[in-house]
Amino acid sequence: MATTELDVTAPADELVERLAHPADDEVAALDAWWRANNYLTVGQIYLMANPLLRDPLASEHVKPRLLGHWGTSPGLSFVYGHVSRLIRQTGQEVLYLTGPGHGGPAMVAAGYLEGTYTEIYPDITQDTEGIRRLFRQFSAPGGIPSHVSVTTPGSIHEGGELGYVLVHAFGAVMDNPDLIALAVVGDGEAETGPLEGSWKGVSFLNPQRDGAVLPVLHLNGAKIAGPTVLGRKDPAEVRSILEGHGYEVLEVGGEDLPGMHHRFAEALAQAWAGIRRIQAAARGGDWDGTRPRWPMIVLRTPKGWTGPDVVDGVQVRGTWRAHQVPLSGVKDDADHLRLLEEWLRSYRPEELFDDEGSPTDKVRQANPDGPLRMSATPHANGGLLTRDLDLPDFRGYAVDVPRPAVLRAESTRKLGEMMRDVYRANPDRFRLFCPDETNSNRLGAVFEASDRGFAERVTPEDVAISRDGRVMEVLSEHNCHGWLEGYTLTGRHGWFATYEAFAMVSASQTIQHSKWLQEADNLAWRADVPSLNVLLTSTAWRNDHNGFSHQGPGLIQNVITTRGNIGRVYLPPDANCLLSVADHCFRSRSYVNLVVIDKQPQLQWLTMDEAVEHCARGAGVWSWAGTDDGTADPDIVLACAGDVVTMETVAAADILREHLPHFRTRVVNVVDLMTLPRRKDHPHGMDETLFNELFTDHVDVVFAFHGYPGAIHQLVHGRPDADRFRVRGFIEEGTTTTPFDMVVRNRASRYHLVMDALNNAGRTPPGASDLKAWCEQRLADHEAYVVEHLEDMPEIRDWVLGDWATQS
Ligand SMILES: Cc1ncc(C[n+]2csc(CCOP(=O)(O)OP(=O)(O)O)c2C)c(N)n1
Repeated sequence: MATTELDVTAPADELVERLAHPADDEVAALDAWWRANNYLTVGQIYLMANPLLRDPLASEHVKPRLLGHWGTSPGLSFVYGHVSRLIRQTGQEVLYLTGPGHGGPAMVAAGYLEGTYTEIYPDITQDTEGIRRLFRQFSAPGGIPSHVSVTTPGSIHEGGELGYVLVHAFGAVMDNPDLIALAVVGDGEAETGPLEGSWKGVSFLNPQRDGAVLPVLHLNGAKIAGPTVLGRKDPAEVRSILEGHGYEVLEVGGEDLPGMHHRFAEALAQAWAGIRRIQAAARGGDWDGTRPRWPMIVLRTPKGWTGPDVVDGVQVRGTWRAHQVPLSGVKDDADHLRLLEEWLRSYRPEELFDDEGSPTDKVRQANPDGPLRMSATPHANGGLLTRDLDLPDFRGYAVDVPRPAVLRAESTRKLGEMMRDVYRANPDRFRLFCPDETNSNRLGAVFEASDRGFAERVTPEDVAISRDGRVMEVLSEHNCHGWLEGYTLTGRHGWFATYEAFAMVSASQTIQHSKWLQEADNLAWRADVPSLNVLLTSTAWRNDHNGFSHQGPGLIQNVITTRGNIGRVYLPPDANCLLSVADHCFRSRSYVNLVVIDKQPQLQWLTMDEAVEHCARGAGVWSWAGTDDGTADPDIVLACAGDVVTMETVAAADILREHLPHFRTRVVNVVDLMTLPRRKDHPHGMDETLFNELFTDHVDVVFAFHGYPGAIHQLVHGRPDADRFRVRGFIEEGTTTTPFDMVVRNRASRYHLVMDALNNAGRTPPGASDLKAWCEQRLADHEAYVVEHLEDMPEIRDWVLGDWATQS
């Protein structure tokens, strides 16, 4: 368990010696555990009956569909067994992260041998019947998935989508000083962009207050169907790549036994001692601040180690052919069946499981105790360790709004001030992760409380950068997102703030994390973890310095499409709403909260009290903005979600009020996008009565939306007469231009909304044609004006709402 007092003593030489040179009986126990794991791994892939081969193996004992991955598994369990020995001897807390998560059966087997699996899933007993069930459930309908999935005890990392093992490991150890995250990196995985970028994690670790990551690069040489780059490189080149990233490289290779046990034990002992010495020096005050050279291990083993060597005259072991199921024809091919039986018996199961089918003492003695078992570590069930944030009252950062739409403010600056104070109050459990844009995103107030953390050289020109900083800036959305995932899954809190368009770089991580939380929600033993909070700012509509490449609101689409109740999308229109939403996100658990708001000066609409009420409802009528007095149906509903389009909507209502005072408009603002779907489709969905109170069940709705219009159509699907929603939004018309030109180009300007309102209203009021012509003229004026003056027309640029608008 995490201790509050840091141990600053370096490991004794005798202990390291003992670790490095295991006695024969220790090797025998380790090898027995490993054989048991390999046996259970192969059994999970192949067998549904006769689990301990108490009868001769027959075709009917074999599953009809053989699904799983053998090739990586023996390497994973080999490392696991050795780390368990280290834990037993040192009491070290270790979180094991499996990069090649397709080696799921090996990790399930580890949890089973450690007893954790039975503790969590009591029907998977420690006997022959339990093993039969363990085998049968794997990769089977109604059972468990093939990867190191959410159901696997000890895991925070599925490893299905390859590339994120190191980012998760680094996130897990930040502010987690007693923990070592051991991360097995597949050599195929090492070819991915995210993984390649993630070696840099060491440039951000602080040995005084962070734990350590111990990467084990598993060079088994092959991927699904071919060789790996690092597997075929000259070992000297591999070494220099890794040394260039700042690691001390320890290499172990071969397949000879027990030689491999001895060599790996020695490397692991050296790595662990190296980590502890770095930490002891830094924590004991003997550190000059230079970035430590953290150890890592390069492990070379044959893919499919200990499995079938040659099948049908073709080499399998040590090649890509061992990746999934090396003997694919066992059901019908007697020779394959014989090879499978030989393979299983080669592990000598009779020595590993007793008459009842329980793991023998010889196997069990290799397990660490209690929560030190890696399958039982609370760090992998971070909700157990989560402490609530000490939060300031968000109302204290309120913008004073005398009346709607007269004052402009940079809303995210207020959030930055709140985050600053969250940093101050929670120096051990809150971090902001941002790709080099904290200041740009107007969150720079956090630097009053914390520098950016950086372990490389710091020069006098650097501002707010130091060893001790805890604001995490690295120009990699993958790193930021992944670090935050690792940080929250181990129980701490944070935000990822990024330019909206580049959230798509890590969109796949957002999706994968949502899937993880979704599955965790089904498991009572997984405690809720802090939510993954994503702030999208520098949005499509106001990316003034940049252009089309920086304009893309696509992540909203991804989050609303995630199944179930994990995704939340908030579009606060102003600072007070942002603060209210943020407070909710800081407190929430096990969600993906997407918050979208621009950083530029923007009109402020609501007082703090109004904002709190509005955000609590998620959507509401802004009666002061429209002309609908509630006595009859409105002629049109003008709805909006998103800051810039809210301004356009209220401005459109203002034009209609001025030109056609008897035309009844109702303005509805939506902050919580997930209030739009039906309750049965999302837990935030408004009930139908409330929905109809806002939108009626028949009046046409002109909806101005921050993102792609299709999102709104998707969300209101199934609502009364959903076809009446006419949506304006971002339609991929972008460039470097003025703010108003952006809404004009995307046909979401106030003039377009006025024309939409008139074209779609149930009645055509007198004067409608003139007003539409006037709007067309205004659009023409705009086009001429921006080309000539390079800025928006003053009446647009400085538009505020007349003083008739009250807050009542
Ligand atoms: C991002 C991503 N791309 C592709 C795949 C499909 N895939 C699954 S396993 C695998 C090969 C993995 O090789 P490696 O990382 O070396 O693992 P090992 O050899 O230990 O199985 C691939 C390409 C994936 N899971 N994730």
